[in-house]
Amino acid sequence: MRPDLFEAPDYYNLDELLTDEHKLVRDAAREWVKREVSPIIEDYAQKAEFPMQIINGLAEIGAFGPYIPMEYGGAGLDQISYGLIMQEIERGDSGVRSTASVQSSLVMYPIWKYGNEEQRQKYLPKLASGEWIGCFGLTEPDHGSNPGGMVTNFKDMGDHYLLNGAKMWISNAPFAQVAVVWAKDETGRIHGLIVERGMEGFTTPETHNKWSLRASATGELIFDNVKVPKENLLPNKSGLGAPLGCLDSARYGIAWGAIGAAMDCYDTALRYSKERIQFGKPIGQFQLQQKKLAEMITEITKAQLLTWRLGVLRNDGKATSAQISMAKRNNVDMAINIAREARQMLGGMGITGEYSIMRHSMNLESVITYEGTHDIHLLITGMDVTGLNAFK
Ligand code: TGC
Ligand code: FAD
Repeated sequence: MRPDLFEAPDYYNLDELLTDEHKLVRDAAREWVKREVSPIIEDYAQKAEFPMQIINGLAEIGAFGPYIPMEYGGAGLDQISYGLIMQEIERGDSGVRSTASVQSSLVMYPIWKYGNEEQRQKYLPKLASGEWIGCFGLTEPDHGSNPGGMVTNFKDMGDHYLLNGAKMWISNAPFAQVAVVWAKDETGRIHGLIVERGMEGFTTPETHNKWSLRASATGELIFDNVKVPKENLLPNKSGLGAPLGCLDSARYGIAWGAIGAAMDCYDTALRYSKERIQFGKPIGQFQLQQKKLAEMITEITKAQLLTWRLGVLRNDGKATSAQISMAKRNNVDMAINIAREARQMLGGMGITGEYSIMRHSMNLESVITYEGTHDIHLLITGMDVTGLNAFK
């Protein structure tokens, strides 16, 4: 892959909306991605392997629990800093951002919000430092968009719970030490359980042959009569709203992350359009290429404004789940369209690993599907504005 010459677009001077701390956090993440991710990520994506050596660096830039209080090892940052870190990481690769999203919003968040003090003390500092990696088991082979139908279940055996079932498409599963697993009790109520690698009957086979998110490890979680200690149940929230509450936080991070992927594709195509000569002039001089670039920067700028505003609402505790759905859906769609147009602007070079665009393009096929598909988020917005539920 070529040297990373990324220059972030800021067409509406959005930096003026950021505090010094936001810029400091973002610039540190940006430099780290240039130094540690860009030079290696194409190889790891080609090999379909997660680069384990970047775990410590992710912890150092605050990517594991950016908004978790410092007393538990988190970075204690606000929601805009969290978003900016996700933006920068996904500018490097969506799969790397996935690992950070899952660790922060789908593992640390439920332990922090729904766990007791012993669980917080036991797990959060090790997750924040990257000593332990976590995963989040909600999706099942027969229950993806409708997680409420899950069949994974546990029975109260007196001194422990007995867990049975299977989860599918789980990011980080093949190497995670800790899994936050959503399962039904004997009354059909959904609870979160912390399952640890090494518990008898718990296996995590890897999912192979992905054309997307190749630098992120995906796998299954299989529970065959797993004895889970009673102290591993998250006591402070149950019902489908518990896992969906974690998704709010992760979807918000993805909304920022998608901007990062889009910025990288735009910046690459812009640079290429000035360097590539056809018919005796740079291709950027042709109106059709300028149309593509003009539309890209317009869409990026709109997404930046939407997402910054969402961050302000989240900092004030006012963002609704439906507002988060709108940003996730809009921004991922924006990024996937920009990746596609940018790839065309590079002609044949666009399909190679010399440039990041094709990798972003393929990654975004997962991002537009996970954490609620494009159509599910459209239906959430539809339900919000009409008051009519298309899912029932
Ligand atoms: P519904 O009856 O509407 O709701 C059940 C309960 O949940 C509450 N609720 C929420 N709470 C917090 N945050 C949200 N976003 C919430 N949305 C709903 C709701 O108020 C209700 O509470 P209560 O107290 O009344 O019981 O549920 P439904 O079964 O009709 O389904 C609704 C639907 C389709 C919107 C939802 O299930 C959904 O979002 N489906 C998409 C599934 C999904 O996003 N899965 C993601 C799996 S994790 C993942 O993909 C990680 S990828 C990681 C990475 O690598 O980055
Ligand atoms: P389905 O739910 O079967 O949907 C198939 C199609 O039907 C979609 O187009 C969908 O939009 C459409 N559809 C479904 N219901 C409706 C409806 N009511 N109206 C209209 N259209 C509808 N899950 C986890 O729990 N943890 C993870 O860490 C995780 N990581 C993932 C990593 C990757 C790389 C991928 C690809 C997925 C991951 N997922 C994870 C799973 C992801 O959340 C699901 O794939 C997603 O929620 C969609 O579920 P599904 O694949 O079963 O599709």
